[in-house]
Formats: sequence, structure tokens, C-alpha cells
Amino acid sequence: MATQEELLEKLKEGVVEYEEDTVKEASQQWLDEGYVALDGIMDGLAAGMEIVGDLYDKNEYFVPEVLMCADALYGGLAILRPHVPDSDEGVNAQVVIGSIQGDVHDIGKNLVKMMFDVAGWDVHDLGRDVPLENFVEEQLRTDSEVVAMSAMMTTTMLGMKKVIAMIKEKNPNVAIMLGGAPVTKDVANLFGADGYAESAGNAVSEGIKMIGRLREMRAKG
Ligand code: B12
Repeated sequence: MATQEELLEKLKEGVVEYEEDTVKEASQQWLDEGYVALDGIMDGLAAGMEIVGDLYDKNEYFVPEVLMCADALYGGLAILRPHVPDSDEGVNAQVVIGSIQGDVHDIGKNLVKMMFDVAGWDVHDLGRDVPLENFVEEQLRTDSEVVAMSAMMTTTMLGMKKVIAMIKEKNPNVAIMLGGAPVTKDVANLFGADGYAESAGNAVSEGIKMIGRLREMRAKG
């Protein structure tokens, strides 16, 4: 019998120490104990990755360690993700998502994607390092109401401004949401985006709000 706190610690530490087997074992134990899968993902795996981010920022970890930490996180995610129940938030919507051109960071983007997925949205994931025009093309192809872009670098972030202009020019009736560590609400406003969320936890509720505003605008003609 392990408590939630003990297992969360094990999940976090497993990610930080890049012990994929420990993470997988703790993830399975988490399920066996009947704890909520999403809590294990957010408060265990993602929280561990945040610590990894700090270690990287302090030059204690470098790229190889970080990649192994990411592998450990994904090992746990593969076990926990199938046990996150669909939450019907009553919105039938489509979202195009991807990490912007030049940016290979996709861990945060994948968590946001998962949140849209479990909320019942149709998610069109373009992956990472996505050429700017692909966002425009995929939005038109799928007629998605929302486009969600992730950037983790100040340099790549600038590409999002271009995509917003390109999309709005072709189709003004699209709600565009930005996210990623360097992105703030002010940046999102400055770039002309319609929404912003600082974490995967509130991406869906922000998406729902944006869709509400969009549908209202459309109804008014
Ligand atoms: C993991 C990591 C990597 C991994 C990426 C693996 C992968 N598959 O993603 C690897 C090792 C490959 C890597 C490489 C590089 N990295 Co790096 N990396 C990181 C690190 C340590 C952690 C990022 C992470 O995964 N965090 C955990 C997740 C869960 O959090 P998150 O990404 O912030 O996402 C959350 C929110 O931001 C939000 N969110 C994210 N996207 C979106 C999208 C939407 C729509 C919404 C609503 C919300 C949302 O929700 C998420 C969950 O709650 C950060 C350091 C840091 N402190 O962030 C540096 C960091 C991002 N990297 C950095 C750099 C510079 C690089 C390299 C250029 C390094 C190099 N010299 O080679 C390369 C090249 C990358 C490239 N071309 O893209 C810098 C960027 C600096 C800057 N501000 O421009 C950082 C900040 C480190 C630093 N302090 O220097 N990196």
C-alpha cells in the first residue's frame, strides 16, 4: 500500500533521475491503488519535468540528461494516459495544434493535446518544428475553429505572430491560442492571438471561452 504522496514523489523523482523503469512501475502502482490517472500525469510526471527544467537552467543537467528524463516521462504517460477518462465538457470542436517552426520542444504541447483529447475535441496534431504555412493549410483543410501553437524559445515565438496574420488573412473566423514558457498574456495580445493559457490544465477552458466568443461573433454576422 503506497500513499498518493509517496507515489507522486516516486513519479517525480523517477523523471528527474531518468529512471524509466521506476517511472513505469510507479505509474502502474498508481493505477493499481486506484488513484486518478490525470493527477499522476500532472502532479507526478509533468511536475518532475518542471524540476528537470530548473536543473537545466542551472546548468546541472544538459541535453542528454533532459532527453532521458523526457523518455522516462513518456514511459509513464503511455501507462497512465489510457486511463484518463473522457470528460464531456459539451463542446464539439476541432483544434489544430503544433510546436512552431524551429522549435523541437513538444512535451508541453503533447500535454495540452492530451487535455483537448480527453475533453472530446478532434485534435489535429502537426507535431513539432511545424512550418508556418502548415498551420494555415491544416486549419483550412479541417475547418477547425481553434489553432493552438506552442513555442518554448523567444526566437521561435516570433513565428507565431506571422502565423496569426496568415490565418486571419485567409479566415478571420478562427480563434488562435498561444502557449509555452516564454509566452505571456501580453505577448499573446501583442501578436493578435485570441487566447492564452499558461498550462495544460487551463488550455481547454480557455479554448471553450474562445469558441463561445467566436460563435457569438458569427451569430451577429
Ligand atoms: C526539455 C527541454 C529540451 C529538450 C526537448 C525535448 C522535447 N521533446 O520536448 C531538448 C533537449 C531536445 C532541448 C533542446 C534545446 N533546447 Co530546450 N529545454 C527543455 C527544458 C529543460 C524543459 C522544457 C519542458 O519540457 N518543460 C516541461 C513542460 C511540461 O512544460 P512546458 O513545456 O513549459 O509546457 C507547459 C506550458 O508552457 C504550457 N504550454 C506549452 N505549450 C503550450 C501550447 C498551448 C497552446 C498552451 C495553451 C499551453 C502550452 O502547458 C504545458 C504543460 O502545463 C527547457 C527549460 C525550461 N525551464 O523550460 C529548455 C529550454 C526551453 N530550451 C532551450 C534551448 C535554448 C534549447 C536548445 C536551443 C539548446 C541547445 N543549445 O541545443 C535546443 C534546441 C531546441 C530547438 N531547436 O527547439 C531554452 C530556451 C531559451 C529561450 N527562452 O529562448 C530553455 C528555456 C532552457 C534555457 N533556460 O536556456 N530542450
